[in-house]
Amino acid sequence: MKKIISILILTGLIFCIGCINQNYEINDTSKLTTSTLATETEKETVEDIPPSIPSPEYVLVLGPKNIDAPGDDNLNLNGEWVSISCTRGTVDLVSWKMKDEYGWTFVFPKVILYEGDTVTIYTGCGKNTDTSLYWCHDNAIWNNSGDKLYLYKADGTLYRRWNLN
Ligand SMILES: [Ca+2]
Ligand SMILES: [Ca+2]
Repeated sequence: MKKIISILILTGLIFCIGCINQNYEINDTSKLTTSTLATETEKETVEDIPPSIPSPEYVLVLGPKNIDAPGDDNLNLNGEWVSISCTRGTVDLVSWKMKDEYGWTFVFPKVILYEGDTVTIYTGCGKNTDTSLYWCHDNAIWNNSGDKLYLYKADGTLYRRWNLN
């Protein structure tokens, strides 16, 4: 009788170990399946994100200009002017620089351009306003036969170069 009980207990133990193993395997498989599904879902999500589109804070363009002042340019310095327009965003031009091909340099004072604003820079002297700035240079700057306008950001990097003609 004792032998039979022992055998029954032993059989039960073996069976139980088998149960545990089976459960473990089932759990393990379900874990694998879940993680595989998660990875596939993540992949799909990544592929669904559209490529990022660069969106600059502002866009500046060359506006109207008059590089050949009426009469002698050197005697009509404010008849010579260039302008810069902001077509998108907002930018403070403080410490930005504008240079001609020769290297004459104009340093911008604090002037904020909002979308749609245009600032005109006159070669001669005058009182600066939100829309008019004065280089107050002794002589004409822009060559009547053609010139280049270099616009540098406050950090010294070139923003854009425009051909004037
Ligand atoms: Ca002229
Ligand atoms: Ca000129």
